[in-house]
Parts: sequence; C-alpha cells; structure tokens
Amino acid sequence: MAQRSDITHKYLRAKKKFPNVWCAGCGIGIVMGSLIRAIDKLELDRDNVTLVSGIGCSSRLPVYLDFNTLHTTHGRALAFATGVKLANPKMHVIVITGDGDALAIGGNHFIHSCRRNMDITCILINNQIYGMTGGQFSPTTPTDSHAATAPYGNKEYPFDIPKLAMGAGASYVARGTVYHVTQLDQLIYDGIQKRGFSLVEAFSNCHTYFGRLNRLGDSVKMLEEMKKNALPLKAAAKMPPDKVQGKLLTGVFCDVEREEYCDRYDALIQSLQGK
Ligand SMILES: Cc1ncc(C[n+]2csc(CCOP(=O)(O)OP(=O)(O)O)c2C)c(N)n1
Ligand code: SF4
Repeated sequence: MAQRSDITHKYLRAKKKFPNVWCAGCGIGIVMGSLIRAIDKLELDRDNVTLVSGIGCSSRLPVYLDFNTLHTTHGRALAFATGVKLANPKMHVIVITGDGDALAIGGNHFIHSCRRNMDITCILINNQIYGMTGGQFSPTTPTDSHAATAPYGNKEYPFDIPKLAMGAGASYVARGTVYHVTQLDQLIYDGIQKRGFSLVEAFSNCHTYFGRLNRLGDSVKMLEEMKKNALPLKAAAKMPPDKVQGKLLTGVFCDVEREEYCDRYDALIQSLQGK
C-alpha cells in the first residue's frame, strides 16, 4: 500500500508550481493533504474532478494540484463552480475558499449556493482573518480580537459558519480543524460523497497575522490551542451548556437528504420534452 506522502506527491504539480506561497507552518497545506487523501480514497479519476477557488492564501490551494483547476476572482468561486456543474453534472466540483472570500465579498454566493443545493463540495478554510492582504478582519474574526483594520479590537460579531450554512439550506455541514487531521480527512471524504451542497469548515491557523496581532504565538502554539479548545459535538451534547460555551465544536452538524438541483433541473427538461 502506498505511504501517505506518496499519495500526496501523486497529485502535486511539483515541477510546475512549487515552491508554494504559504508561510512555513500555515495550516492550508494540511487541508491540501486531507483533500488529496479523500480524493485518492474515493478513487476519483482526476479528469473528473474540478477544483475551483477565489482569491486569498486559501484560494491558492488548487494551483498546486493536478486536477482541472480554476483560480477565479475574489468571492466568485461558487458562481464559477455552479456554471461548471451545470455544464457537466457528472463532474466532481470542489470549491476551496477562505473566510473572507466566501463570507465577505462572496457572502451572497455562499448563502444562495447552500439554498440551491447543487452537488458541490465547499471546503471553507477559516483562519479568522484576511491572510493574503495583510491581516484585515473578516466575518469570522472574533469580537474584540485584533486585526490590521481593528487596532483597538474588532467590534463586530462573527458568523458561526455551520449555523449560517444550515440556516441557508446546505445538505451536509461539518467542521474540522487542521490539528485533527484524521477527522478532517473523513469529513472531506464524506462531503465529496454527499449528493447535494456540502460545506466543510476547516478551522486553520494564520500565525503570521491573526496569531501575531493577537499574541497567540507561532503555528505550533496555535495548533496546541486548537487541540485544547476543540470539542466534538457528540461530547458537547452530554455536557452542561456553561462547559460548552466558547468551545470550537467539531464534527457533523447536519446530514440531510434534499433533492439535488441538477436532478430537479434535469427532471424539468425531461417533462418539458414530454418524456
Ligand atoms: C475584488 C477584489 N477585492 C479585494 C481583493 C483583495 N483581496 C485578495 S485576497 C483578500 C482576502 C482573502 O481573505 P480570505 O478569503 O480569508 O483568505 P486567506 O488569505 O486568509 O486565506 C482580499 C480582500 C481582490 N483580490 N479582489
Ligand atoms: S499569511 Fe496567514 S494564511 Fe497566508 S500563508 Fe501566511 S500563515 Fe497562511
């Protein structure tokens, strides 16, 4: 059986696109490893996989992988992905996006993609800040945390990504972290298999900006904090609310059956053609 690193190298555009742009210790590379292992385990033909991203450190991820890849404009990955899926419903369409890309400039595409329930997997890498552009606060920056644009602390409330996705109608919603890699592999694997819109939040570290501006230490320290603060949903269900408060809940938040958009669209065409 192939070793984990062999699997990873099988899919990298190693000669064309490396070295990568990420800071040493950034969690985005860990998400990339999880995605590769999930696709490899599913034995998907790489020509039948399209990775779509917007702009940001997170959105650089598809550049390094040897699939069909679309590196699009800021916030618009889900709109491009919708077009790819409609044109070729057999394609496995996977969106890689960041908290700024998906929830600020791309917030409308995000909620409407959840609502529409097209068979797209969205991996949202949440590092709680705009990394690529120098540490501005994003829709997931915690209240009172510091950012380049919030030197006295952020006065906004953050989105809870799973709640937002569930409220908007996604079929599968999960959250993992870059510390809990085996779980993240599984959540992405399940998300890709799900027929309908699936959202996997991958909680990650931007030690360069979020960590530095909030004195959270280096990437190792931030991963240790993730380890301490994460709480599986199943364990949380048995605990008193005051012990759950402030924890990062992980696991599968929802997994429901709803008819998928392309199937409904196809059925409409068939009926209009009298078939
Ligand atoms: C239309 C437009 N507005 C703004 C930008 C600048 N910009 C590039 S990436 C980015 C934020 C990315 O943040 P996030 O999605 O959280 O990704 P990260 O870099 O943290 O992974 C911004 C504002 C842009 N490229 N295009
Ligand atoms: S700036 Fe932050 S998100 Fe971007 S590569 Fe560096 S650590 Fe990662």
